[in-house]
Amino acid sequence: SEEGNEERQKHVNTLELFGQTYVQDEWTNIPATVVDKLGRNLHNQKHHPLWLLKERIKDYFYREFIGRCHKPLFSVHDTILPVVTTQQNFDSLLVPPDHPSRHHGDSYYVNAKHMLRAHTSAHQRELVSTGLDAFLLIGDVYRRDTVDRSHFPVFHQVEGMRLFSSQQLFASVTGSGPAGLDLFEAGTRTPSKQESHSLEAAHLVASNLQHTLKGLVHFLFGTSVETRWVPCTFPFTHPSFELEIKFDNAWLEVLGCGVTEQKILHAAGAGDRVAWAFGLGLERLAMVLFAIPDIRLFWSNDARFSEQFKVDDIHQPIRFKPLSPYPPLINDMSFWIPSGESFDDRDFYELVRTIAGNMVQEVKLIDEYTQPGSGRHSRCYRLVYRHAERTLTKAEVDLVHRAIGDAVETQLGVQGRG
Ligand code: FA5
Ligand code: MG
Repeated sequence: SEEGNEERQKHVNTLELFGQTYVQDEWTNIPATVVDKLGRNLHNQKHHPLWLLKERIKDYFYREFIGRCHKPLFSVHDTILPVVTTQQNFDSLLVPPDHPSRHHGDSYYVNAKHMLRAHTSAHQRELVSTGLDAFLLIGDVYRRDTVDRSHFPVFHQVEGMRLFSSQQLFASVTGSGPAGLDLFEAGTRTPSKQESHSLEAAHLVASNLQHTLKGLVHFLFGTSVETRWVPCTFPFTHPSFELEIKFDNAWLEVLGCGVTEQKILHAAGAGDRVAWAFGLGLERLAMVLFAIPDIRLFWSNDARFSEQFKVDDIHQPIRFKPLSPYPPLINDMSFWIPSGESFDDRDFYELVRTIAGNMVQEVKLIDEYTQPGSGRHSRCYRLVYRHAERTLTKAEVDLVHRAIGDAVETQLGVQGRG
């Protein structure tokens, strides 16, 4: 019947997430492999390495910062659902309408209005609006990205934010509260401060931020770890920095942070305060801290992985003993992209993940060629097949590789080169 058709139609075009129904539209781009990860909440599974690291970070903040009545200064929020509006993820943070991070290809959209948060900063505004002065927010975040040992479409962040009244900020320097010092002035924006901030306020907030985060890194890694601050930019903080740590003789970025844009505090009803904020990637830190070689392992159900993190004391040092390394199988794939067509690598990466699941460790673009005259463009990718938990057979890899080859032709409109 017509009614039945309509019913079915309605069913096909909606997406049910956390008991909420969303109408799909031309922005919808969440594959089933990502939907599967919703609600896993690795950071809330007792003894999971991400949970363990979260507990260590909470412990640092609980020990170092005591608020009124001997209560912890920072409240902890780790059950906030990852479906947010684009308003939360971008607009509330002053991300301009034409900012590259809004590109459809960068994020997972439920529809034009809703998305899976691309960072935990998406909740800053709402938490400040509820009157919180200091909080940690831990959650799963989602980004369309490359395929390698350190990238996965889902990872976890810890957001931290701390607000200061004039009294609180200046008490630390004068010992007696504001002595003719002001948080605000009608000034100009310079590389080290916002237009509405006094130089003293900007300096004090930034140094409190850096002191807090360096303390955290020393708490986690010991005081001998080498660190450095790298200036950077975010639409929601100024000045902004990234903290890098020296690991295996290379600098590794572990977090972004800065002095919160005053407009954000103002919009959240806290315009009389100044604040800092940071966002830290849990996987990246956990990989270094526990010597976990592959980001896919965090999703493992293999007891040989999870057993290694079952410790009574969260501070007990852990060094992951890799499961025996399984041999990689390497297969290349090349195809023609019709001239005039655009091609987004990440569409290919996602297709590979969808079809090959956990069998692929890495996808690398190894060659590109544009045919003179026709303008046809060819790309060659190297697919490294290697499961983190078992040996793959050549037969099963060939099967999957062929399925990917077929799918790129039917779904991405390219032409295989055989
Ligand atoms: C942000 O997400 C900002 N929201 C951070 C921030 C918060 C800045 C508050 C200022 C104030 P960024 O995209 O650089 O920034 O990510 C922050 C951290 O998340 C990185 O330093 C890294 O540790 C981690 N991260 C980012 N992308 C990935 C990824 N694809 N895989 C694993 N970890 C990642
Ligand atoms: Mg960054």
